[in-house]
Amino acid sequence: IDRMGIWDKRDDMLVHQEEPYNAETPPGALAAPITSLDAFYCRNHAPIPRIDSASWRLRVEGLVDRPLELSMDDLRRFTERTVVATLQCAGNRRADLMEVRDIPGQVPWGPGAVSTARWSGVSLADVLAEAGVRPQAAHIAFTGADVSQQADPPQPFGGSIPMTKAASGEVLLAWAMNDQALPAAHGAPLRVVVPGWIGARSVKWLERIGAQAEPTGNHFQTEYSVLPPEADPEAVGPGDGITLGPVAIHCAILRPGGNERVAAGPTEVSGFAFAGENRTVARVDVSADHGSTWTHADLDPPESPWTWQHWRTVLTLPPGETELVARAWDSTAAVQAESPVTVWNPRGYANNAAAHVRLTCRP
Ligand code: MTE
Ligand code: MO
Repeated sequence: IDRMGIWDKRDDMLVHQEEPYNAETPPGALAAPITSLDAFYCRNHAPIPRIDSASWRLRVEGLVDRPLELSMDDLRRFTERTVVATLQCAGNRRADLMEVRDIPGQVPWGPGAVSTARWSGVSLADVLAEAGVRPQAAHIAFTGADVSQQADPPQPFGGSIPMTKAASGEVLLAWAMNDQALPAAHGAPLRVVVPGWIGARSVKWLERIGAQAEPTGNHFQTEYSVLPPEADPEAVGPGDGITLGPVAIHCAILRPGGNERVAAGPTEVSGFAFAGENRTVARVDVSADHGSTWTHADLDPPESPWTWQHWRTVLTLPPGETELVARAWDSTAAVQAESPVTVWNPRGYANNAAAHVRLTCRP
């Protein structure tokens, strides 16, 4: 196995697959506002490509007046911008959906396919302005260098976002993560970062940007969609599902953990919540009595409009078995589904059901 780019990950990463490398952030590391590089989750559909950044070029083409071919030096001539943003995989917490009904052939992600970094690079909008995007271009497509066997025939990983999002200043073409050079595992020399959108649209090892009238036909654009529960994922066509973009309101309980030994009585309960796109976390409710009563948690201010927010509160836990439940509301008053049963779908995406932790308290 080629460990290139992943040798420097922590030993306690929860590794689902070695090749391609798929690993989630250990629970303890989710409590920090910014995730360290050695604990940031990794989601790959193909082996990590080796790219020589000196000969690498980014092509910008399609419905543009001036097609571009940019080297890293060319890109560094644009104004450098930094955005702190949370990335969350659409498959995060699929394991809870699999308990409802099996989802064959998919990674059984727990709650750690989410992390936050300080990303630096150029604004996609600045590069698109240089190329002169034509008015007919309603979508911006991204293509990576990694060729995935999961597509038939195999094809590079890709995805697209609408022009409205692409033109907003927060979408970056990033070469740095937490003020260090972007690691190979996270897309070096250059990756897209689409704040507030599912991780799959933040294409790594970027080679091509295409301005086009329609969303990309890339396999992974419609792979990341929510199908109706009765659909056969092998027999659906593009357009049969809800193609995912902005992240839905979501939260997790970090402490106490399910296997933690806790004494009955007043106990700090903490976690994080994340509202995607241009929504904010409005409130987090926590209950230790199956939702008869709810306590409103204290929310930390977000690092930026594009990040998770950590929260904490104190609940009085009874001796014996207890179940903690947390649910977040966003600024449109959308709330998390009560149970994964409600949101089960054949490919196991976008599980944003309320967070549950079962524990036994000492008297
Ligand atoms: N880009 C390429 N080229 N290949 C990939 O497999 N995986 C996507 C996205 N970009 C992927 C990609 C998915 S599904 C997610 S969730 C994020 O990258 C994960 O980013 P990370 O590995 O840096 O955490
Ligand atoms: Mo993902």
